[in-house]
Amino acid sequence: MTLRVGVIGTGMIGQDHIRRLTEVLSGVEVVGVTDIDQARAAAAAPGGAEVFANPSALISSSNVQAVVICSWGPAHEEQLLAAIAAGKPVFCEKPLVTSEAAALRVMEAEAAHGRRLVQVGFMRRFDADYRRLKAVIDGGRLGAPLMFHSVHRNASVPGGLYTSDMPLNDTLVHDADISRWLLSDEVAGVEVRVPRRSSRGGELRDPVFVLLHMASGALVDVEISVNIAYGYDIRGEVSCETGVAALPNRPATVISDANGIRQAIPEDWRERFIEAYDQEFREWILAASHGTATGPSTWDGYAATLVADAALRAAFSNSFEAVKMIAKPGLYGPPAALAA
Ligand code: NAD
Ligand code: ISE
Repeated sequence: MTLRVGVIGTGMIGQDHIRRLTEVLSGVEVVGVTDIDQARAAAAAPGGAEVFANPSALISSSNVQAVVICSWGPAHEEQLLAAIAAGKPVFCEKPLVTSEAAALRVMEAEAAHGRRLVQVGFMRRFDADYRRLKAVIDGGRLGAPLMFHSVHRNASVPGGLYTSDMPLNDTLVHDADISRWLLSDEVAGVEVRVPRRSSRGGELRDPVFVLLHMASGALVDVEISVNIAYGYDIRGEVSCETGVAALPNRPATVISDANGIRQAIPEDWRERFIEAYDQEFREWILAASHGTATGPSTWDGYAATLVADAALRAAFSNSFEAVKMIAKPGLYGPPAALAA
């Protein structure tokens, strides 16, 4: 069976996902696209796909069985709620939504539907290196995880579009999610420190240093730098009771020439996580073909949103800001501490 998909938002990641759904993966066909920039949607539409005038026309089309949301974060809530109301499985790029109230509304709608429909685009969970790192921690041979050092560096971000809140409510959400997932834990509170500003980002609050206090007592430090110039550099190291487990350097060809011996650094997220995005969609297609969703859930999107909100508060208060979650609805499985 071929899953017929409609894509909302045909910017950078929308185009990349259309490429993988069209040229890389099987069992799926992009039958429709839409974007507030209709010319961009038309240019991105694969042969035979319909260009819809707006998201609601795409979501309600009988030809669209499942929906992929790649619009900007603040637009996600309305599109998620429409997809859930239509009973269609939906892949939503991170951030799930941009406020706690919106996350609760989406969770309530999904719970009323009675089974999971939403997968959130936390692609790191599908990366082979992160999966091996988690297997080592879960295996328990190194003892309990005590500290996690997470480094998240972007070469640059789109000027004008990427604002000072975004290191905390757009970029940090990946580190928040991967910390919860790797450590099978929840974030209980957040501190933020803002060091000397990089001159490369103008007025942007960049870099930022974030400390996540996990419910178990483990600590996670996160460096977010979004104008680091040299490439897209993601690092992670977990210090446990009797050993340390870290992500490896990405395999890359070793070049030797007059400038020395070196390995290339990925340019951006598209290159660094190319296989992870492919795998997240393989798993999404499988679940969506059965009318449901697996992987990162609305609950995970909610948790990351709360961390982002607390981080924004902490950047101003310069002190600890608590993260207070509602009780986990049964739809999303047991509480994190019991899940591992
Ligand atoms: P982008 O600006 O390149 O593209 C977004 C597109 O969505 C634009 O073409 C815009 O016109 C369209 N759009 C916005 N609001 C819309 C609406 N209401 N209806 C229809 N179209 C609308 O941005 P991008 O970099 O592609 O990011 C899109 C989303 O993907 C964001 O939520 C971002 O956080 C996420 N993202 C995730 C990753 C990842 O690593 N998982 C990487 C990049 C972006
Ligand atoms: C972007 O939206 C992503 O999700 C990338 O993975 C992240 O590294 C970048 O900082 C975000 O802006």
